[in-house]
Amino acid sequence: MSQNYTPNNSGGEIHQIAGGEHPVMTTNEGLALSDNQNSLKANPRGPVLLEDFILREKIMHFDHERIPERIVHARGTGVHGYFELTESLKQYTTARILTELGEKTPVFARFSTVAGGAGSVDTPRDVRGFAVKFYTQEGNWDLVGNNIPVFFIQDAIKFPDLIHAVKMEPDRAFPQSATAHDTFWDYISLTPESMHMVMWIMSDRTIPRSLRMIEGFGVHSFRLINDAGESTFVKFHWRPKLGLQSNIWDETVKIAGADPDFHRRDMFEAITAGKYPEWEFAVQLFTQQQADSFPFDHLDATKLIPEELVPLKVIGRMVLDRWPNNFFAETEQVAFCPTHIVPGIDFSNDPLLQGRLFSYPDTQLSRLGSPNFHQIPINTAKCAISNQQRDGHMQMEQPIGRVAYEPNSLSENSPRESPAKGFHSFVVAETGEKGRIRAESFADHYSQARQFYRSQTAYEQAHLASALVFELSKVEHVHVREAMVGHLRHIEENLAQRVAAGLAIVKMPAAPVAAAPVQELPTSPALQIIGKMKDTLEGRAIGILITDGSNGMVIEKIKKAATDAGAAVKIVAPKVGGAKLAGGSMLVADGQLAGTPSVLFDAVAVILSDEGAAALSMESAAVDFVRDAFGHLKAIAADKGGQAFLQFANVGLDAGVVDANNPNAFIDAAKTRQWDREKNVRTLA
Ligand code: HDE
Repeated sequence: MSQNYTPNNSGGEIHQIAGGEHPVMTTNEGLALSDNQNSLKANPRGPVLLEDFILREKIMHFDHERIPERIVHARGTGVHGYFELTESLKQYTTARILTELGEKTPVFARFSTVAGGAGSVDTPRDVRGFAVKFYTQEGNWDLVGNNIPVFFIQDAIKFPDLIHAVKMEPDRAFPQSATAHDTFWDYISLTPESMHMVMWIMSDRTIPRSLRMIEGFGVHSFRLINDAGESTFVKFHWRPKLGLQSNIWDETVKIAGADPDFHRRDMFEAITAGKYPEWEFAVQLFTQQQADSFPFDHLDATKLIPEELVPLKVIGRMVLDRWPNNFFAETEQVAFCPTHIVPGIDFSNDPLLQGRLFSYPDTQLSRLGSPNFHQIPINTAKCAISNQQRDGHMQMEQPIGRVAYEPNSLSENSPRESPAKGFHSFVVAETGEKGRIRAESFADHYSQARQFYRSQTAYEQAHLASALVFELSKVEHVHVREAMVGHLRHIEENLAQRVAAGLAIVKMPAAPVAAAPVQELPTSPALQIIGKMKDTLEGRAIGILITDGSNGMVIEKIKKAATDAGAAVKIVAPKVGGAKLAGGSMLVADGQLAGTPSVLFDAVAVILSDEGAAALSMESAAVDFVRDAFGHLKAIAADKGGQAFLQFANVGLDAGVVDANNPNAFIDAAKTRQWDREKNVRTLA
């Protein structure tokens, strides 16, 4: 062997890469490397030497590549963009970002699921985090919200229990990223205040079609403070330009297998195609006097203020237009904290918010490992930062001079506080008795849950009831299922009956004692998803299934009509290299049939020759393609061969199944789900 040995032998690997001069690879100390393939050995087949500092540096760095993932919201997708104010709130606040029209403020937004780990799938049934960092001229403002306007609990002290209950069960370490298990529902069934949130998480809000199609909410009440020192309460809202849209439960389950990165990929593809997602920014403004008249306490995060009670005022827009350069450096290391606030905005006494003010900076210490996490570029404010804080792990700054304290008389240039420009907390007199007390005004746990359920369309109510049946079917402990049905009886007897029937509970469980009488609140259509959908193909995707012998003209017509309507179009064929069309030309496919099921599209077209239809009848992936499209209430366009295939696959005919030679009819049908079809394809609770 030894006679074959040559120093720098690459073990037969070829490392010549086309292109010009490459920069020389170095260690982290700048030492140029001569060999990045072989460790230093005592002889060619001998032991590796401890002396090999190059190997040790490389492996040591690799060993420490990971940082602790977020304890919640670990799975996330981040994007850069900007915020633009369209209506000034000068009358209410001194915050520049809410008063200066026409200024573009850079933002970084991170969307996340809550329960799963960083590598979990994008599409479980879960709340979505909607966190936005505004790099304002007065410092960073983080609006760390969710896609649901209320929360499970009223007091921060309950949060660790809630999260322990929802995360994978500690003895068996499953399920990953799912509420459908015993510990979650056990906890919920013992926490009546979570019932309003339960309605939201069992609705299709938790299975969104795209991150570009979710709303965002600051959840808590905040305060705006104007230059006279007056306070107005405010709730913050994001409304997606593409409208709201969700998946069907069966569809989302299948998407998880077909594309675990479904939402991240969708966002990436939209940004790289220049189709920048956009949200309206809106506020609900209200006074203390108005708040006193609400039939609930606005400091209770399990309550929302219906838009019908306090209308939304649109004051700006956010456009996301730049994908990060590096996932770890930006999306993973970004540190959102509700404490990142600017002068003119202040907190309310919501006890959940108050607890969050401690939690976020604290968690960054263990996650990012240093009190200097604000120096990581994604976290650094884009205005001057100046204070007397010094040193600490991973300090990047080199402050100069003798003085590191304030007040001082030795340094003329050292920073001083500024009562004129600085942040002021709203001055408010606090009175009352100290204690571990829950306010009486927080006692009503069912009224808004009822309001939410009653505000939904019949389709949405059926999905919600079926979601409850599915989730509780995964709960092994019968008493937990029964306890949940008991709570539902306070919300809506009919809902309780439907869920009980779905679980085959024969004797209706008793409802628990309610801490406060359930109120009849007016319904609020703004709480629906269907009411907030837009009939559009913007941001949607169309899949065209073809095989050898398909008609190129029909394909082209469908493709053009769909593209003109704003959709992204993908060709799906049994082989990714493409299919030989009727005229003999090859059409390259965007996806191979077996790996590109119809769950990845909002509507599909099936363009087949008679022979092609016959050939595909041997492909279960093709049969699933059309059956799932039909079952998921999608429009289907089919030409003669396509129709023969639909018949073979036992796919029914209805208004949503149209002739592929009439692309306009297809486009119209594709803009919405075929809700009326649902009763024919699925038994819902
Ligand atoms: Fe969070 N939450 N949370 N949360 N939260 C975190 O902070 C916490 C709550 C939300 O993309 C953690 O940096 C407590 C409500 C989002 O990086 C942690 C309580 C709302 C994100 C934390 C809540 C949220 C987090 C984990 C109850 C909607 C992801 C890692 C008092 C208004 C931000 C981190 C991102 C993340 C604590 C409740 C939204 C542990 C104690 C209510 C969007 O600090």
